Amino acid sequence: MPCTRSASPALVLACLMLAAFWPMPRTAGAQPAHAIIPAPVRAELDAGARFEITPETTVRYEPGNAEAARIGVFLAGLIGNTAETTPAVLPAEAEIPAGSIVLTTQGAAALGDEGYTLTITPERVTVQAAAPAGLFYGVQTLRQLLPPALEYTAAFPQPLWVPAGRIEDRPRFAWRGAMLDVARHFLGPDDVKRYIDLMALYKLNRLHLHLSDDQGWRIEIPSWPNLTTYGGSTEVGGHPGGYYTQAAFADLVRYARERYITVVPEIDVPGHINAALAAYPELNCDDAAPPLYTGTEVGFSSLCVEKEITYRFFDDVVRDLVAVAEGPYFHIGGDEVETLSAEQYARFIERVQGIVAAHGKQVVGWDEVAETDLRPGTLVQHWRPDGSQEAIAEAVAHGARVIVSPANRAYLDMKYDSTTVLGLQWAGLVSVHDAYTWDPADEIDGVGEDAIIGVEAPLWSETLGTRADFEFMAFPRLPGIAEIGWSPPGRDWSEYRVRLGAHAPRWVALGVNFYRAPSVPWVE
Ligand code: TNX
Repeated sequence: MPCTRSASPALVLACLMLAAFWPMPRTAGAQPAHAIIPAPVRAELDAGARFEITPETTVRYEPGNAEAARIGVFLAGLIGNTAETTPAVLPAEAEIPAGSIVLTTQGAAALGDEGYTLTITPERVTVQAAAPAGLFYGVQTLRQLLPPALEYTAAFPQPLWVPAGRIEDRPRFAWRGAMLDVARHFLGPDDVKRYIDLMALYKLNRLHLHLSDDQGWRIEIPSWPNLTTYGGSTEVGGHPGGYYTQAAFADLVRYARERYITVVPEIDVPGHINAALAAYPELNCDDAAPPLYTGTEVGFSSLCVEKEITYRFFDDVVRDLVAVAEGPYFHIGGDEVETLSAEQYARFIERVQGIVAAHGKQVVGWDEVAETDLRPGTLVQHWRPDGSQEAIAEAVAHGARVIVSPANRAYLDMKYDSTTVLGLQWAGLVSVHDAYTWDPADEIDGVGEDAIIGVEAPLWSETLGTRADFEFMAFPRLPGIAEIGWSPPGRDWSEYRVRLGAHAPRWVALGVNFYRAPSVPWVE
């Protein structure tokens, strides 16, 4: 950790110089005015004036607004990492003293539930938002204007300031998602929390957890305990697996909620289900349990759609899972089923939709479900670049909405280039440039912006065993997907790559294992 309190005097000097020149990247490109990702809707910054954080700086929240107070504590804690003192967090009085950072829900109503304005003068910083989520996002923007040393948990104290200016911002899409496949390789709760923290920095707001697959069942279902004790005992490669207890899962959901992220649980049915079939023989048409599976083939397993117990099983799973997953969505998977007829598949999907609806949740499914009769309001997750665009457009005509996750752009498990050791390449190589230069509204014929609820970047884990592996594939592509989800359309790669390069010191401070793609001018 080069810029921590234990650094040598020479290193400290180097760190201070780095901070003084940040965020000016060394390599010239189209020079951006700032390095904020996702780019705000409107940003005017004045290099000639600044707000300085001093030992007198306080964070002020609207009196009585507990969420604003909590966000204030988060901001003060960040500043305290690097400043001489941690700012006090106090209710805003009638006369707000100079030197305050103010969080208020008075004003900015026109910017919606997630929008905010950030006004910085030499006297004070004001974040205004109609709702707490907007305050949280305004604080993330302020965080990105502060030097990366802020991200060290115990940095050598240094002067902190932000340029004066005004930012007005709101997201383009409501659904800005990331998915973790914790089934092929299990990722423990602390690693998931870490991913949630990184998502929050980029204003992502949906964490889709792929909780079951052929190789493992990862969420405790008290009414069917063998799902985890046996079905969750291993993973790809035959290493020990793991699972979230109900309490651990509820804790993850809370941790995400505190960062304005909704957890979307996925139980993939009727296929990708070998772990459950291995755990309970009665779920198999022939009552014979297959062995646990630790390979990476897909498409070979299916629930026995003709048996009533299958639907009792699914109903129990949904009930026990929604008891700890408080969000409005339930993802039923529905992808890559190769052992059922189209009729069997369609009847199954139609029936399980009813079960999810009976538990009061909105159905999400991979794009294969568009070939069946969907309830209005269902969310179809587009993933196959060559999948049936007509079926998706048809589902939209019947009231579905679309999450856009094209594998050849948004799949973080695709290799960056031919030298990438981790990852797959069935959808092609996906460079940092490719992951950034596309638009959700141009992806699917007949599906325009109105039908699109947002974007999501899935991270499948057949080849990823550790947190470092997951991070290497997500960074630096995930911030690009976040920008596609948040910022107005129109992508300029030559400008973006400079902004992206300025995030390297922040990731170094956070200890993120990112890929230094040669196409990006990384700031050292
Ligand atoms: C396709 S995307 C799958 C997953 C694999 C992924 C690997 C989808 C709905 N199904 O089962 O893990 O490709 O990229």
